[in-house]
Amino acid sequence: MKKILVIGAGGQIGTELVLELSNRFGKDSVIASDIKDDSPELLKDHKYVKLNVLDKEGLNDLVEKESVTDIYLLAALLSATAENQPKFAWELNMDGLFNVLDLAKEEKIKKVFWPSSIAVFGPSTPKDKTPQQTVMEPTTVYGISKQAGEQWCAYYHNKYGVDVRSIRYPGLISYSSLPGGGTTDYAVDIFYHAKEYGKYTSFLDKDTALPMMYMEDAIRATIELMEAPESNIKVRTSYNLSGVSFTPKQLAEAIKQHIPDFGIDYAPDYRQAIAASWPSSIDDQVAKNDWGWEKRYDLNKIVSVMLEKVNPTLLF
Ligand code: AKB
Repeated sequence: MKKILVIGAGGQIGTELVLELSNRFGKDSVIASDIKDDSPELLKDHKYVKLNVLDKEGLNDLVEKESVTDIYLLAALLSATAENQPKFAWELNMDGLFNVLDLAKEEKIKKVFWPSSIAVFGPSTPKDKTPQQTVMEPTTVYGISKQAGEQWCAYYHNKYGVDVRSIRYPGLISYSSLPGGGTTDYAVDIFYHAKEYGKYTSFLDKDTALPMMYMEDAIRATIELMEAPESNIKVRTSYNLSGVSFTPKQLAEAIKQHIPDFGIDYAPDYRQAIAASWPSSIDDQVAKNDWGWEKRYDLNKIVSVMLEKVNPTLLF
């Protein structure tokens, strides 16, 4: 029987992933875990276990006790936060991954999902329609950890036969839970400010285009990748995935279609340099060919849903 452990279930992706995995496989098949004492409000009816992914013994015990088969490892420091705590970011992002990969190597679990990011690319990478395989010279701590992690995933697959699968997530846009510490977070914050105050100050410059994706697409992609036949998975580093690409100015213009008086100004901070080092759009043909990936949400659809659904009390 499938038994899924989601590590980092309190985060932006983790919360929604637990909900969707429970829909698909049944609540009894999913365990949510995070470092916090209490489960997120949205998961209060789900099984929740407090877990620090750096506690290898605690993780092993939980996996054995619950007969876990699949792990989705989402605990990590994101790009902006990691710049402020480089050593800890490296430790969490890498040792957490090793703890989970080792469980698969020892055949205590069957499958691992580990998220990579567009942050694996750097200033020397071709910016538009960035290919699956290309120059990768990341300049952020987060990007370096993701690039190294990708290589370790491929190594564990090639050397020990570990079935580990991965996606290079773009910035993710969702309304159920807030993002924490990323460079792409402006594209979520803006909706809360638009609804509550009718204006927003962007920490990225107006013409900085970044790859983004609506959360429903990202969750569907994640589960489709994990459920695809093993023989279809040809990339064991991580798959490029594309949703939409837009600049803060283009996003503000799309919001103005719904809130004509919406105002935006720009006060770029240290996150601008991170964004400037990343691609503006991604080529995901390989994911399309290998496991049939197709996005469903374009910018207008994302803006309509977000403005309808965001609840400003979550942020303010
Ligand atoms: C971040 O901004 O750090 C993340 C990412 C693109 O991986 N959203």
